[in-house]
Amino acid sequence: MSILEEIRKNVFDGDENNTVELVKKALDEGKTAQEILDESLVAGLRDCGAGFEKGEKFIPEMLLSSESMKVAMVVLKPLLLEGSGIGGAGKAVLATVEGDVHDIGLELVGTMFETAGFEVRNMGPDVPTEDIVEAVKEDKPHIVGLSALLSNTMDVMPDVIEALADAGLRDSVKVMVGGAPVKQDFADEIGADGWAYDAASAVPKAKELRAQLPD
Ligand code: B12
Repeated sequence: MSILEEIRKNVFDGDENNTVELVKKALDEGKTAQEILDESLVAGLRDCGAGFEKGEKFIPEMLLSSESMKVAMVVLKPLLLEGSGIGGAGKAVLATVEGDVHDIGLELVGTMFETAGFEVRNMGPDVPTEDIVEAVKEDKPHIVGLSALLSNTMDVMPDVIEALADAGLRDSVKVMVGGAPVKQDFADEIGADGWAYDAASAVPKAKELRAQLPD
């Protein structure tokens, strides 16, 4: 088994300590932070989700897998951020919508945005709509990124867009949506400005949307 496969298995098994040790070893062996992230951490969590769907994994185990990913990110994040000029590309406010506690994908989007030079306020998971509106009022970001991992919390996204419009903020900000169940057609349907499949493809989309706003 290659070291990347070994890390993937340890994330799947939810073994925090081994995951971190193996991540450090992989870096020593010359693997890049991005490779480890994509091929081991995200893949391991995806396997875990598939196990949950088949009834082979349960919530406490999903939690252990997500914790393993999070501790590994403590090692990888500084490497991913190396050389990025934070703030030059614009400002972003990110949140997972109310009722949804999934925040790993959102964290990754935040890290990739920072790598690309965005100044990011990551509000974390389960954020009430009115708090998102308040943050947009305060920070005046170019981009608002909304995440949802549950089919029922996706439906909070149009409420956030409506609340931004009601507060007179909709024209000053570009709204991006994402998360595993969220697709381009849903984004179009709810009047979001952009969607991206993953954190890597969210960056060019955010830059494209940022360019449509005045300085
Ligand atoms: C880890 C996990 C958990 C952890 C979350 C820990 C945490 N701090 O995040 C815990 C154990 C708490 C959990 C709880 C639950 N979970 Co859960 N969970 C997962 C799991 C295994 C992995 C999610 C993850 O982190 N993926 C890795 C990241 C990197 O991927 P991602 O989140 O998709 O993000 C990427 C893209 O989507 C995109 N993206 C994400 N956000 C955004 C935002 C923007 C703006 C953009 C552009 C892009 C973008 O970029 C990201 C990076 O590339 C998934 C399985 C899966 N396949 O997704 C199930 C899953 C999401 N969970 C599920 C369920 C059902 C639940 C529970 C309801 C279970 C229960 N019965 O209680 C609860 C929900 C509690 C709640 N109210 O939110 C289902 C959802 C089904 C559905 N469609 O509704 C899934 C799909 C599992 C399954 N196959 O059934 N879960």
